[in-house]
Amino acid sequence: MAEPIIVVGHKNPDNDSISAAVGYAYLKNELARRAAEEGEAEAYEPVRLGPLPPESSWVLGSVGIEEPRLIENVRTDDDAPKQRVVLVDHNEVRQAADGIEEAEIVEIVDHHRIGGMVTASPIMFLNLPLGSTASIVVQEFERNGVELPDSIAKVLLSAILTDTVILKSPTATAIDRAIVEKLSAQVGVDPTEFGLAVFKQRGGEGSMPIKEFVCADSKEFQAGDATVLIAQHETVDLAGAMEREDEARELMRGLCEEHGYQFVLLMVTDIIAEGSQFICEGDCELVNRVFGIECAPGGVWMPGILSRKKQVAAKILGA
Ligand SMILES: [Mn+2]
Repeated sequence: MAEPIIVVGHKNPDNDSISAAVGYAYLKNELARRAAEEGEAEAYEPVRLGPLPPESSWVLGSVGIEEPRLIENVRTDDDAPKQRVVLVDHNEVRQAADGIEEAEIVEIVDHHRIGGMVTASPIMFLNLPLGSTASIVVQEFERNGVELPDSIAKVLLSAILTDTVILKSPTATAIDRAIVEKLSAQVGVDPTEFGLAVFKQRGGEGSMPIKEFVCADSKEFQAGDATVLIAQHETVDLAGAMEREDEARELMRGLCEEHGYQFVLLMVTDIIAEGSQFICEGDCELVNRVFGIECAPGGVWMPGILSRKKQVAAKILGA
């Protein structure tokens, strides 16, 4: 029997990358079963490229769904067929599994900018400007007439709520709102209460390793000739999180040196106050220019800035 097709989100996976992989693999397995009738159905397996976020672990555990398997890369032995891969929640080589250029990408389902992935054959590339990949996955269940089980509905709902910061982010669309309303009714939760419960799973930020504090949700971008790292730490306790500033800065300086980043920008995002404290290390001139600020010790409070993608990365890459 052929090896399963893996469904995988980006490096340093967030809840959307995990949940979309779980939900989309479920849908693809359902569709494969229907298509195969008697024969052997194609199998899809959700996997991940890094540690499971605490909120993903909590939601998956609460509905009894197995955690996606951790993989190191998507390479196969020289004589073996290429690993077939469905990418969810990313479409840039930089954010993809190591060895992606040796694998066969069979589908992409995403909600980010198009970032230069090249394939050998035509594939299904579904990219929509919605608030989360999980929202697109829900639409795909509907489009294909596959019933969304309560367990998967809850997992996908959690991802829409984390990716859109409980629908407060400017990336949240009317479609995301409608899907949240529908899924909340299906699984019997209040979306705001459930969203806060999901965010609260993160906790422990006073004691978590500083590398996790800074890097757990970090993405590399190519800005002209420079490579930059933009990290985001979402919190419900900004003052508490900022007590880690000195340690964070030291780690960020090390990252600049080790990886040659022009700068590392950490957004410490307060989801209650709805804004982010910018902490920048390295050559911060571009950040200062784009946002008209002066990065300094203590950071700079940026009211209303919640979305790395729409309000930060897009501006820096467009400069
Ligand atoms: Mn996402």
